[in-house]
Amino acid sequence: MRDFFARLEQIRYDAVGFSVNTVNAHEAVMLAGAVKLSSPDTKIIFGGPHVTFEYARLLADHPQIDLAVLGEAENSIAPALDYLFSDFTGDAPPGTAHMARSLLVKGEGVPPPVDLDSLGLLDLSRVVNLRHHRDYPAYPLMTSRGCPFNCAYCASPAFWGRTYRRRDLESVMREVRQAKERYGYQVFKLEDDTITADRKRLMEFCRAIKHEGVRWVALSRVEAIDQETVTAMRASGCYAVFTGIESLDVKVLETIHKSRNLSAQELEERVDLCVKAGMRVDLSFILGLPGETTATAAGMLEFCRRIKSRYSNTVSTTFNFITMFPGTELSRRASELGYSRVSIDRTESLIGPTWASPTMSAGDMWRVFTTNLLNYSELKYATK
Ligand code: B12
Ligand code: SF4
Repeated sequence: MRDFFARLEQIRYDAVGFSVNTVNAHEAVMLAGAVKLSSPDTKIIFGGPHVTFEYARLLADHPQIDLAVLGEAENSIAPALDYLFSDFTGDAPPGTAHMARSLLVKGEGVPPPVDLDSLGLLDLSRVVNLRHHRDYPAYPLMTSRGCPFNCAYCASPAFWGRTYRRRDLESVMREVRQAKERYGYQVFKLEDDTITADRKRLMEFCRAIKHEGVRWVALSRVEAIDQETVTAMRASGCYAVFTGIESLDVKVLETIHKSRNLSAQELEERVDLCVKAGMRVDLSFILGLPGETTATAAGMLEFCRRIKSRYSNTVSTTFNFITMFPGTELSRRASELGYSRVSIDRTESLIGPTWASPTMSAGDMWRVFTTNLLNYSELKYATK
């Protein structure tokens, strides 16, 4: 941080941009205030998923933010900068918002979606703390944007509009080669919302990346995991898969639009497939979804206990507390569904429950969370 402010003193940037999600919003606002104090002429631009839905509140409450950029920015950043540096002359471009004499001004419409294949490859040579990034062993690779699904707790449907835009795989492989040759990366973390959404393309991706001789890890819906996909993924270098189970209760899954035709037994079989192929698996659950109770959560604990008793080192199980990220269906319906905020922290910080549901209190969630942690040590903790 000291380096950043020393640099700011030295360079006097015309503008500083902050990429803001809900969890880091508070820090971004504080840091932006500090930048303004130390360099009052530097313009502050906020963008990212949190800003896309919360721009009005952010701009009204934090005068240090000069401009908010909403949604994808590649097509809107240049007109946004022209507008900002002309002291807001003319109409606000689509996808921008700012305050003018205490009134919110927002550009009409939205910028056209970005043509992913027209974008150049990531140029990490411009990343200031590259050495630190090199210490992070996985290169973040994104082969698509968006997701065709509609999970009620997820920001993706509102942010990307349920479109699933795929990059040309040749360009993806050029990026893989560049990351290997120019920056020395051997491990790739696929940041696609769900790369397994298009099975045919997944298989093509596996065939292509196999030639690169690298290792990779990805997020996937559990439905996409079967013998054929696991074999292809493993053979092409995939060593771990992260999948959101969220709940085992049919009604809960229906409410959050994540129904699947898989029993708990079949889920376990899919985990078995991955582990037997030599892959690590991370299973993620959410505590406090609509209709989840301590009784249904006890089913999750039992499921995890069974799996962990077979695969203590290769499968991890993560329990997350329910969050209400802006733009999500759950955040829109929170009061209708009877949720109440149990923390003054508005960042959905995930270090503890921030919401209680009518069927699960914050204490209930803590007990299940702790039990899952303790299940894997010698200590056992009862869930009542
Ligand atoms: C990679 C990733 C991570 C990585 C971050 C790695 C890194 N150094 O960036 C890790 C694993 C650390 C991570 C962690 C978390 N993440 Co995350 N993550 C993602 C993911 C999958 C991809 C991000 C990405 O690169 N997107 C691609 C680019 C093109 O999109 P983008 O980042 O939105 O940027 C575009 C616009 O937003 C805008 N923009 C963004 N920043 C800026 C800045 C300026 C100045 C401008 C003008 C424009 C602009 O322009 C960009 C180009 O079009 C997204 C999902 C997604 N598909 O986006 C979730 C996502 C961002 N994560 C999310 C969440 C919830 C989390 C966690 C809270 C999860 C958790 N359980 O802990 C933590 C929070 C960590 C923290 N303290 O901030 C949510 C955020 C929702 C919200 N309202 O905040 C997302 C959207 C997932 C989702 N669908 O719900 N995450
Ligand atoms: S949780 Fe995953 S599958 Fe569901 S909408 Fe979000 S990105 Fe898509």
